[in-house]
Amino acid sequence: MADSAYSPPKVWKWDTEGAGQWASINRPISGATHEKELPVGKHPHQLYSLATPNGVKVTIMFEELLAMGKKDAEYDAWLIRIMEGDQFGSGFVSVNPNSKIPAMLDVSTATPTRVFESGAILFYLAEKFDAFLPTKPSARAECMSWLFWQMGSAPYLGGGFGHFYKYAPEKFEYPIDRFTMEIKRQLDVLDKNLADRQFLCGDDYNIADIATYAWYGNLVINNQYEAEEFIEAASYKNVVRWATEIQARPAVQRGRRVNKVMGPEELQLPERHDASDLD
Ligand SMILES: N[C@@H](CCC(=O)N[C@@H](CS)C(=O)NCC(=O)O)C(=O)O
Repeated sequence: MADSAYSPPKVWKWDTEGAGQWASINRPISGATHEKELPVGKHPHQLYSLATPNGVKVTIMFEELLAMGKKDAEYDAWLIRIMEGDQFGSGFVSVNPNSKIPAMLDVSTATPTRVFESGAILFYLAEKFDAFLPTKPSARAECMSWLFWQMGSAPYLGGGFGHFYKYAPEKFEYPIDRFTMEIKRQLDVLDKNLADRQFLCGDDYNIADIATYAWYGNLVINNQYEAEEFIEAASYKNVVRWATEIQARPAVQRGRRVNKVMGPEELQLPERHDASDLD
């Protein structure tokens, strides 16, 4: 069923006037658009982010590490306003050449270590602090399999389903159908896996749960994209049970608020530089 009679020209041209709320930041080229240094605070880890699902994975991880007593996991969380193009500043691009949040600098290493891609940041911190990552090879393989599953699957949810169901300037049946089919299949994969497991990899909560909760948990229990009814979120009972349990963790509650600039004002915290900022 065609939504329009569009036929692509021989060579694609960038429509700088493009429609939709992402048009102002979407570009077909990479690199910095302006000079801007990044601020650096007093803690070992400098996080440049925003409380989107990819962003909260990392702030939840930091709060979990701090909650288990890893004092060296202290961090400064600086706000990157992606709708205003902060991700194209020269300082940000030097930490993440891909211009996406989250990006992190570990300034406690001999020379600062940059890490970008939320999955890579979770893995870096898990290895550094020996936490939320199984050590036995087979258990670690299961954890990395689910972590990579999440990293590969979520773009269908955010960039595909979320974009066309919620953000696109018009509702088009073809992409909404295609991506709804795919994310319902993904939810079914998770639901079946969680039927006889408390967490994604078994009895222990790890970085795969943190990453996956931020996307699929948010979708089914927090009505992300206002799609709860459309996708019959409640029917994925095991995913709902698992996400509800994770969301009840105090560190998850704290991490969700860091770099948050939307929603109820009392839950917002644009920047975090001290544990007491969240108290
Ligand atoms: N695969 C990346 C995706 C990061 C990503 O897409 N970040 C979005 C926000 S959730 C962003 O920064 N968008 C800004 C832009 O596209 O210019 C990760 O997991 O870190």
